[in-house]
Amino acid sequence: MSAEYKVHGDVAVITMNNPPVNGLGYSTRLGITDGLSKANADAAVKSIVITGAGKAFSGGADIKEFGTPRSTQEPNLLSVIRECEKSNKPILAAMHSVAMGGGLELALGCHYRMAAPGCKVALPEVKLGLLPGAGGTQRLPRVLGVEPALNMIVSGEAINSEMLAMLPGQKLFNKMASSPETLAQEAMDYARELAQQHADGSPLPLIRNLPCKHPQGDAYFQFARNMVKGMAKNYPAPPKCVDAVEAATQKKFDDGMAFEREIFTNLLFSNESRALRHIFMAERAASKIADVPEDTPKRNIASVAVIGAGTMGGGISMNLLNAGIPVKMLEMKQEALDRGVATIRKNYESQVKKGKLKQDKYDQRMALLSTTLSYDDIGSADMVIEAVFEEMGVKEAVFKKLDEVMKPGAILASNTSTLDVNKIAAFTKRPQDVVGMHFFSPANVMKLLEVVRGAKTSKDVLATVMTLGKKIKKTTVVSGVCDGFIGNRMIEQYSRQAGFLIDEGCTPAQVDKAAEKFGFAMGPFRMGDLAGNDIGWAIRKRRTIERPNMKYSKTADLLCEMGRFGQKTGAGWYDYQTGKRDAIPSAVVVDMIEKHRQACGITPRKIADEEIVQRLVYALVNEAAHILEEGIAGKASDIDMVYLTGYGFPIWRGGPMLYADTVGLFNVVQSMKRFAQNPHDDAAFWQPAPLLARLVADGKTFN
Ligand code: T1G
Repeated sequence: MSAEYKVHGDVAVITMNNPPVNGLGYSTRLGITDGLSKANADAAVKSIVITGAGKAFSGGADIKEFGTPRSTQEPNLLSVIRECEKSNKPILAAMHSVAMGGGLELALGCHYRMAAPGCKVALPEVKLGLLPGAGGTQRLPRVLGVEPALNMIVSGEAINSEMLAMLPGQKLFNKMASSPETLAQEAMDYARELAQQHADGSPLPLIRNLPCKHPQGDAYFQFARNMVKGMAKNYPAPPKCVDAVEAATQKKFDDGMAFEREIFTNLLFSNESRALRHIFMAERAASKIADVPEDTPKRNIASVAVIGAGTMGGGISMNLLNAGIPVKMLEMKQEALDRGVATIRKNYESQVKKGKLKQDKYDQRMALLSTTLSYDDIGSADMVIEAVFEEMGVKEAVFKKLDEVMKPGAILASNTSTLDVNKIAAFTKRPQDVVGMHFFSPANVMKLLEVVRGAKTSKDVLATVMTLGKKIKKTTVVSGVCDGFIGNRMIEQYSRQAGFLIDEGCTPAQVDKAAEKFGFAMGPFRMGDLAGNDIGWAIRKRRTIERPNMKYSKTADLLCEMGRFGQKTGAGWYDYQTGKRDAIPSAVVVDMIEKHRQACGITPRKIADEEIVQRLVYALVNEAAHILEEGIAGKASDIDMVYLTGYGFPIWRGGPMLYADTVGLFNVVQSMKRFAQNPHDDAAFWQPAPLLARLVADGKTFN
C-alpha cells in the first residue's frame, strides 16, 4: 500500500507515499483507509494526521488510472473522504508543496487543515476537461466563499496557501505552519491540541454541515455563466463548474454531491476530457526517449553561440536569454548584427510596455547578449545553434567552420527545418556532437521544438538538448532524420490535399473556413500567406528534383510565379490592404484557379466541408502512420504534441492521432478508400500505411 502508518505517542500519522506526487491511486487510497481503521481502533491514539511524503501533499486522483477499473475500485476517493468524516477522532490534514484536485478534496473531508506556506492549492480538474469529482464543488465554497471558490474551480489555477489563508472569513486552513520543514512537528502538536479540545466529546467539525449561500445568487451565477461562455467555446466543463457550485448554494449537501457526481461522470467520458488528459500525459511523455535513460549524464550548457541574427537567430537567442543563458550572436556583417539586436530589443520593449516583462528583467536579459563578427570569439561556448539560410551549401560552410573553432565537447546544433542532419553532421569530424534543433517561427513564441536525432548523435547530447528544451519552456519532441522530420513531412501531405481541393472546385477561402471550423488556428492558405508561399515553392522545387513524379496542384507555383508570396508582398492566396492582415478573397486568384482547371480539363464540383476536413486531417494521419512505422517518431502521442504545439491543431481534439482514434481507424481507412477513387487525387498516397492497416485489422488504436 502506498501510505505509511506510524503512531507518535497519541497521534497516528498516515503518510501518503506514492511518488512522484502522491497520486490518489488505489494503493494510496487503501493505505489511507487502512490507517484510519487502525487509528480509530487503537485506544492510545487520540488524533490523526494525514500528510504526504516527498514533493507533494497530493497531486490529486491518479491520472494514469483514469478510464481503468482501478480508478473507481473501492475504496474510491469518495469512500475515503467519507471514512475521514466518520472518524470519531479528529483528523488533521497537513499540507505542503502541492494540494491539488482530489488531494485538496481529501483535505476538505478532514476535520481540520494546516498548510505550510508556499503550498500550491488548486482544483485543476477543469484543465483535464472535468470538474472536481470528490466534493470539491460542494465543500470549497463552504470554506472559502462562493465567489473565490468558483474562480478557483473554473480557472483551475493554483493559489499559494498563504494567500488563501488571508481571505476574510476563510475556513479552509485552521492554522498555518511556519515552514514546510516544521510542518510535521507543528501538525502533531496541533493534533494533540485538537484531541484535548474534543476530549469532552464535542462534535468534530464537518464542512458538509456548513451553510453555503450567495446574497445575490441568481444575478451572480448569471454573470458567471456569461463570463465562462466566452472562454469555454469548445469545452463543456467550465459551464458545468458553474452549475455544480450553484447547486451547492441551492441543494442539500448530499443532493449537491449527487449532482456533482453526475456531471463528473458525463465529463469523464467526453471527447474533450479524453483529449485534455491525453495531452497532459503526452506532454510529459514527449521528453522521454526510449533508449536514453533519464539518468544519462548531461553536458553543462553555461553559454551558447547563435549563428545568424535573422528572424530565427534572434528568436532562438531570446529563448536562451529568457532562461538566463548568455548568448553570443554571430553574423557576417555589422548591420545584420545591429538589425538582429534591435529586433530583440523591440520585442522585449513591447513586452515591457504591455506589462508582461519587468524593466529589470529586460535589462538582465540584454546584459546576457553579446555579438561578434568573428568565429574566433565563439569557440569557448558549450553549444552553438546555427540559424542561417536553409541551403545545404551554406550549412556546409558553417559546420566546417564550427568544427574548426568550437571547443571539444561543444554541441553543434542546426535549426534546419527539413535538411538532412546526417549530411550536416558529416561536414564535421564530430558527428556525435551534431543534432537538429528545429525551432518554429516565431521562435520566441512557438512552444514546439523538434530535436532531430542524427544517426550518430550521442545519447548524452540528446539528453542535454531535451533538458535544455525544458529549461527554455519548449515542448520538445525527438524526430529521426527524414525530409521534413515529423511536422513538415506531414504538412506536405496536408498542403497537397489543399491544392487538390482547389483544383477540384473549392476556393481557398472555403478550404480555410472548413479547416478553421474544425478548429485549426489557421487554414492552409492563410497559413501559407503568413509563412510566405515562396518557402513552400523553394521546397517543392527541391523535392521535384528528388521525386520527379510527385503529384501536386500547380496552383501554388502559379501563384508564386505571379509574385504573390503572401502578406509580405501584400498579396498571396488572398489580397491584403497595406498594414493590415485581414485576408480578402482575391478575384485574381480565383481567375487563376479557374484557368488552371480549364487547362487541366477539370470540371469543378461542389465539395462538402466534411470531405475537405477528412482529406486534410486523414492525410496527416496516414503520413504519420508511415512516420511511426519508420521510427522517425517514437510514439503516436509525440506526433500529437507536434501538431498541437506547432501547427495549431485544435487542443480539444487531442491531436491528429487521438482524433483518428476517436473517429475510429476503421472509419478513417474507409474514407481513404473513397479518396483513392478520385482521379484528381493521388491514389497511391491514400493506400493505408501498413501500420494503419495492421491496427485496423487488429482492432487497435494509435494511442
Ligand atoms: N496523477 C498521476 N501522475 C501525476 C499527477 C496525477 N494527478 N500529477 C502529476 N503526475 C506525474 C506526471 O505525469 C509526471 O510523471 C510527474 O508526476 C511530475 O509531474 C476526483 C478526478 C502536481 C503541479 O490535475 O499539475 O483529482 O513524467 O512534470 O512540474 O476531483 O504535475 O515523471 O512520469 O508536472 O513538479 C487533478 C496535475 C487530477 C494535477 C507537479 N490533479 N499535475 O508539477 O511535475 S483529477 C491535477 C500537475 C482529480 C478529483 C479529480 C503537476 C504538479 P513523470 P510534472 P511538476
